[in-house]
Amino acid sequence: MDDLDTLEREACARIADAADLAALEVLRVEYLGKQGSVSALMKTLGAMAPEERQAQAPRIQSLRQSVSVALETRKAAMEKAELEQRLASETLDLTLPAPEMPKGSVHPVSQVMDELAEIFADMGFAVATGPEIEDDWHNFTALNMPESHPARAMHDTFYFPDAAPEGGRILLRTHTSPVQVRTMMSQGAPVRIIAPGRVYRSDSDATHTPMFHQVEGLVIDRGIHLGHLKWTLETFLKAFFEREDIVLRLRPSYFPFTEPSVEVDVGFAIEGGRRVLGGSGDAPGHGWMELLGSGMVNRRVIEMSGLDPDEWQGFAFGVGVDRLAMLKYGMDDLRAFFDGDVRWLRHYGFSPFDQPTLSAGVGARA
Ligand code: 2U9
Repeated sequence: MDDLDTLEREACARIADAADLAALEVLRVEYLGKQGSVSALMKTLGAMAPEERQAQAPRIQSLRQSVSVALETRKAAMEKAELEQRLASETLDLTLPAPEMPKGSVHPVSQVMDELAEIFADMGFAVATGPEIEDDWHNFTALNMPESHPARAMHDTFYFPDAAPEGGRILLRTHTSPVQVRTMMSQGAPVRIIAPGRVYRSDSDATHTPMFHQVEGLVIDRGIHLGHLKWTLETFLKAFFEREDIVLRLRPSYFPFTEPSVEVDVGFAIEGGRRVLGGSGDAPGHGWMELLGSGMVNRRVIEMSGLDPDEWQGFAFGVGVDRLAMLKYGMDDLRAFFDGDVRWLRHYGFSPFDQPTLSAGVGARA
């Protein structure tokens, strides 16, 4: 047996005896590392005469190969044994509850807007949106509220210091009506849309916030009359409040953009100290609650939007989304809607999976 055989046997025996991965690494360095004994033998090949090198090279390479294979085999065996030991000692309890994921909720305003879109889609209305930063013309003039019209006082809003190139002053829209004006101007007639969104007025107390939400509706077509308006609002309110006994009372009113204009009241009863919508407001112990504003679109508004009022007529309505949410889901302070208090949202918010549908009922379960 020559020195190479001895070296190979000794290396393989020491590798087989190595206690752990660290000891194995020490042996790898000792034999195959840059300064290792097998590496040193490889280097001697370079100094040999060609014939000698030819004779010695296969033996030295085979030695290097055996040591390398022995190291790899031992390492794999050690790692396998370690894994088996871990699997045998560690247990996984699949019955433990999963850690709770933080969960958001849908704000009641968003929920009600989704419900409104669903109900009106069923009646053939599309949802229209537009800018919250408006110009004077689209927000006021086109809606029959020219400069210095007294109705502008009720719509006191936030003006920007700069003027728009054509539409006069720039402001935060006071209603979503400019969206309907823009739709009529860009799409022409017929029109059947609702315009939900944020609106702004310079107002702040327990029942008014400087920003609130509205949904307005507009139908422009041939031969439209007040009967269409009444049917639409009745169908909408019955679907929204999920009650067939909703009764409407139309009261004459005034808005510059509609003529004639009607205020819409809904009958309610007092049950357990709370107002519950349903039944005629004239019944004993009942009352009427003002809910919506509406009317036939003023022919001057139709004209200013570029349509012929002798050919096209229409009705329009507007209602506060926040107020609808309060009435349906029982909140009593409007300001809490916009405080961003997560406890309020946890209480009044809705599951994102509870999408309103007409077939399942638009009323989400809180
Ligand atoms: C166009 C023409 C007419 C929209 C209308 C009302 C009546 C109304 C209020 C309800 C509660 C606003 O949120 S609120 O304070 N709205 O009373 N809105 S008619 O009339 C339009 C809209 C667009 C082109």
